Amino acid sequence: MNDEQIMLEALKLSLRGSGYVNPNPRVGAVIVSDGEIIGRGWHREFGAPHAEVEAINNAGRDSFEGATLFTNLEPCSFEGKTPPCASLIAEKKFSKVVIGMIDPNPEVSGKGVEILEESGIEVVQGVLEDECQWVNRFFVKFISTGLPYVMVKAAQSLDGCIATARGESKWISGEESRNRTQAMRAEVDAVLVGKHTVSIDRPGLTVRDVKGRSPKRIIFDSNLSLPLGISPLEESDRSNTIICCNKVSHNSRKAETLGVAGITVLPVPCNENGKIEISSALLELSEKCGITSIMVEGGAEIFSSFAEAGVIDELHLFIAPIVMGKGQSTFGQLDTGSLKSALKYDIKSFTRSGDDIHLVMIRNETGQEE
Ligand code: AOF
Ligand code: ZN
Repeated sequence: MNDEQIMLEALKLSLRGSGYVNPNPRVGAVIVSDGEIIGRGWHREFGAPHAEVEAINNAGRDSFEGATLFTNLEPCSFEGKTPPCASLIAEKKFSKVVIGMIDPNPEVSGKGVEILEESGIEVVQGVLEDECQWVNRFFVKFISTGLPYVMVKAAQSLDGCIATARGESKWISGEESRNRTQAMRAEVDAVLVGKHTVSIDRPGLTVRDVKGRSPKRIIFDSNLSLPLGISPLEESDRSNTIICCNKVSHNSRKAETLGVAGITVLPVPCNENGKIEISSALLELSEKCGITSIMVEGGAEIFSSFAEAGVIDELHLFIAPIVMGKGQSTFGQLDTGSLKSALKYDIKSFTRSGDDIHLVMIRNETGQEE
């Protein structure tokens, strides 16, 4: 096995922590000695031992002279919830460490490599760097900006509609696409919808048919107009739900009732039209609720305001091979004015998803007009 193949194994292990480690990164570690894998580990959940410690324990030996440790993220250099991994690796006398990417956490950021090299350990960096950056894109964004990573997911027709003119939308995409959506929900801290989507679609916003845990649910309802009994505000999982509203509504009796029912009611800044200010709300969600990644699931008004605010990092379109003609356009309420100001994305991948196409795009930073 070459370095890339072993790093891929570490990356696969890291994914087992999906949904459980946030706001920490997803980290996997593999120990190789005499061409054999002798230990595997991954960061299982927030506060739990780091991947390197798990792999060392899994190998079940005391000295690692001649052995190489592979990990997708630079070993940490500071005493956090757990002691520094770099010092432990040095103590265990590893000969070599292969790293996918430097830890962007300013507390680490190169200091882990320094500890290793000062202890005489050979360090190789940047193996499968792009793949490693991708696996930890939520963590990278959050630790370097304090803002959550924002994904938008929409199921639309060939001609870019998420619902018919009368509001019919169940179902545009097929079963495979809906399962993929659930798998994506299992990876993010929260899914987010607007109040119209809640009152029209009554979405469950949970993970049911695939493995993984359900994320928190964020609802943008600036003046708290949704009735308490409506799904997904009903009995189950109320503690998993956050409603963002304006400051006046936050001081209302209704907010109090929602709070007593276990729902988090978060006051967020609104603009002169009474609409939630997206960037400020994202900051509040990160600072007050610890949200580091969000998948926005609709509807058109929410998609448009997120696009308008320029905060969409990643766009997932499930495109069904149907034409609607008159319908509700995915970003129908966005007016960019000119082609030059259109939002621009780079295609990351496109795959067949049952009868649909799953198109994944990331924000094109250079093409974006300020
Ligand atoms: C590693 N291996 O498996 C992880 C690392 O609060 P703590 O102690 O868990 O530290 C969290 C920080 O440690 C996190 O922000 C990131 O910089 C690093 N995560 N490092 O060597 C791991 N999960
Ligand atoms: Zn560590």
